[in-house]
Amino acid sequence: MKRILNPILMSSLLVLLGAVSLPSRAAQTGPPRATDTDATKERRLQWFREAKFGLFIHWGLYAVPAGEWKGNLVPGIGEWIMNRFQIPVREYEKLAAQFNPVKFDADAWVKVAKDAGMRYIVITSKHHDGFAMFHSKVSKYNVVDATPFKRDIIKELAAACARQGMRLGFYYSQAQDWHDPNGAGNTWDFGPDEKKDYDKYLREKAEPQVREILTNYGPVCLVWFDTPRMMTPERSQRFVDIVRAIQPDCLIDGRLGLTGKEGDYRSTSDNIIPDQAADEAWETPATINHTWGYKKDDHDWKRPGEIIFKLVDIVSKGGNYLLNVGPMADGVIPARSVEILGEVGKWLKANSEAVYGTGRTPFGEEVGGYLADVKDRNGQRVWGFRSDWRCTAKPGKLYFTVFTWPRSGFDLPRFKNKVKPAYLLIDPEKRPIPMTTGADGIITLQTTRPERTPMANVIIVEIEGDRVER
Ligand code: FHN
Repeated sequence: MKRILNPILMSSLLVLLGAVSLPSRAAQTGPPRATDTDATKERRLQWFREAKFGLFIHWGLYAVPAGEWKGNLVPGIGEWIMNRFQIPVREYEKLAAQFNPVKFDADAWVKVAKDAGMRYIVITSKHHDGFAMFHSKVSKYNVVDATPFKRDIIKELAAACARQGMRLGFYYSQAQDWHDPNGAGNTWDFGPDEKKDYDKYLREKAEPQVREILTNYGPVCLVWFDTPRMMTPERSQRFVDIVRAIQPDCLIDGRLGLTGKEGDYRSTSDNIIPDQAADEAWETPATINHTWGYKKDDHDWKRPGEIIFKLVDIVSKGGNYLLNVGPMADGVIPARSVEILGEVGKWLKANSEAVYGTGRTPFGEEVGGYLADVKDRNGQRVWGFRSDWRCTAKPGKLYFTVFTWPRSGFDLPRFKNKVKPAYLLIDPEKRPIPMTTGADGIITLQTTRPERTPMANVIIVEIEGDRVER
């Protein structure tokens, strides 16, 4: 990917051409822009649908206490420490004086993502604590003006992404801002949200800062809004207008507004992977341990095999996996998360054909199904989850990623297309796997013990015709 267009020049040019109105006018006094067509949206989504795997980075002042405040460990996620302990603004903001991540190396971070096989990075430009990790003219509460570090983190990361051909997106907490008297969420310093002048905060901080991140850091692949408290349709539309006016190709995630449909794709709840496949674009944001922001006592890491399963599970259902790391206050990404991502990357490098640019499963039965005659205590049907294999597809090719290698052979799901030879993706000679067809018509691949990649093997089954006929 080339990051060649300066967005300021680009938007000025479009303004001159009359193609867009000035962001400030569009956002403050202009009428809401018409929603764009499905084709425009699909075009914008194209890279996202192909990318599949992204790195989420939660980094901010909360990395300094690292989950501990005055000797007490925060229960739950680390970046919520200010809220959980109701730390007054005047106390919390002193953390800025301690934020000096001298080991921060933007190129090394991008390399971690690349080595993991990730195709985009999303970093917190401002989380709920209200602290901007970029040089903002809107509020002095930012990494350049308020810390001894004085370096613009976002600028350095954007430059490193440009150098290494990595797409970059920004998380921006549009609704919650515990530092601003009128932002949502800080009731301990500023009283109930209903009594605040919320639009003043939106107009004077959130909207101008979103303009800044879209104007000053090159192409932005997406803006990741979050926790849309009090985000009425009109308020959400103002953000849509800003994004579309400044960077029309930039995606908006699914947490801008209250319906979840204001953006370009659906965001699932944290760490939630839907049971079944969907055709719409979607993404699961997920933790690699349990916290988003760094917490010194959270060592419960997901294993590489677990992450590979989740990645393929998500991709087979048509989604993207946005997996998080929480760098420490010195600027270093915890070593264990880097190792885990490296393992995932090794597998992905060997099996990339089964992941990038693939379509969702043409089957569906492999993910499980509702158990017959079983209800939970609320009388709801119970989902029986299956995890032996997942399938992704390209025209004429099916990729079966097998997690539990069958001793007695791998039964293909039923479909009508003629099957051409099947072989292991990692086999450079593409030696055909012997197949038998049973009396019931089921084709079994006689998989003996082939040389295998650890954690999961991909069998490619070539078929006649572009699409599976069932
Ligand atoms: O409150 C945030 C949380 O801190 C974190 O940023 C996650 C990431 O998806 N989003 C919110 C909770 O869903």
